[in-house]
Formats: sequence, structure tokens, C-alpha cells
Amino acid sequence: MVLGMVGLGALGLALAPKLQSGFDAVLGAAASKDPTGLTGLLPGGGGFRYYSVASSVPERGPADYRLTIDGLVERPATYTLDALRALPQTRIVRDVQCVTGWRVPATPFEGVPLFRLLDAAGVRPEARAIRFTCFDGTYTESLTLPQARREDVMVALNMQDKPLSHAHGGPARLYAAPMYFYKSAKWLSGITLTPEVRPGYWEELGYDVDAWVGKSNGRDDAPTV
Ligand SMILES: Nc1nc2c(c(=O)[nH]1)N[C@H]1C(S)=C(S)[C@@H](COP(=O)(O)O)O[C@H]1N2
Ligand SMILES: [Mo]
Repeated sequence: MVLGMVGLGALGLALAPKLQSGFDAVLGAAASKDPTGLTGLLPGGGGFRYYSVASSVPERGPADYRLTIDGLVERPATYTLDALRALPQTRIVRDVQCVTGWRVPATPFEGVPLFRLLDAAGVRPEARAIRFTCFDGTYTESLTLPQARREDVMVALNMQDKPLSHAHGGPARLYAAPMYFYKSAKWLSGITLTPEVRPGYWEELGYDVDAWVGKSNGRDDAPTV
């Protein structure tokens, strides 16, 4: 279907602002990261593919990672990695499903349920949705408030019983278990409560904002989980 075209479109968009600053270098870097996921199988990744729409992403760890909650909340907050690890954690084991077709069976994720961070921040009544931002400086995602409050949506700190690696979006990524993996923003740095849904990076390029596995993006092949 249109996935290849969407990928090429994304590449063009991502490159456009950078063209003045060294066409060859940028083109080479972007091509090696292939946003369509046709290349870039992670070594030892057990079927995962490495995705990044940014050509390079800084590494952050316990010393310099921060997660901010702001927007339509009573108590904006900034969490360190230690602060996130100190909160009660949840564990979910589901298949990871990318919208382009690849799947990784029964993958454990652990982290802080998103609703706990929302409750701690005090969501204001006029908030309807969340915009997620990332320290790659480029990727964005969205959820409605009811989606974000599900028990199977978390800020993930561990994957496959290990701290999330940089390649998989560590030290913290969103994990939205019932949705295609593009909802699970890697290198998560911002959670902003908004008055309405603001479509994320791939959603601006045509992917569904409500990304239920098997029930979106032209598919109707599985019950909503
Ligand atoms: N910041 C960021 N998050 C992202 C992406 C990305 O390009 N940048 N790609 C998404 C897509 S399409 C997929 S399939 C998964 C891939 O996660 P992985 O690299 O851990 O396999 O990350 C999602 N989250
Ligand atoms: Mo994906």
C-alpha cells in the first residue's frame, strides 16, 4: 500500500530544513536510518528494527535525563530517571507490532503507568489529549486522555527485563501496548496536556491517530485489545 510513499515523503520532509547545511552528509545519514524500516534490523534485537526519524540522537542517562509534564495541569513536574524508577512499576507482556508488518512476540515492558504521572500532575478539566515530545528534537506523538489513562499505557524504563537501551529509546520511552508501535515514542522527554489532539509525526503523514492494532490503518483483522 502507501507505506513506501509515506516513508519517502517523510525523508523528504526531514531533509528539507537541513539541505543548506551539507546535502551529502545529511542524505547519507538519513538513508542509513531508513524511516520505512526496510533496513536497520537491530543486531541481537530479536526481530526489532531500529527506527529514528532523526539522523542522530544524543545519549541521555541518570545524570541528564529529564521528563517534563506540563500544559493543562495543576502541578507541572520534572522527573529524573531515579525519580521515575522510585515510583510503583507495572509490567506488561504483549506482542510488539509495527504498522509496516514486523512483529516481535511476547515482549516484556516495565515502567510507570502513565495515569499515575497524570494524577500526580492534576489534569485540568479542559484537557482532552496529550502531546508527547522527544529529546531527538523531531518525533512527536499523541493520545486522547482516555487512551492515556489505560492501564496498558506506560512510560517504559525496561524492555525484555533490561534497562531500555539507547537504540530502543532509552532511558525512557512511551509504551502504548494496544496500539501500533509508532505510538510508542522513543527518547521521551515531554508530556504536555492539550485542549485537543494534535497529530504526531507519522500521523501528519497519513497514519491513523487512533492506532489500535488490527483495527486501524486500513486493517480490520483482530479484536481491539
Ligand atoms: N523518537 C522516535 N520514536 C519512535 C520512532 C522514531 O522514529 N522516533 N519510530 C516509531 C516506530 S514507527 C516504531 S516501529 C518504533 C520502533 O522502535 P524500535 O526502534 O525500538 O524497534 O518506534 C516508534 N517510536
Ligand atoms: Mo513502526
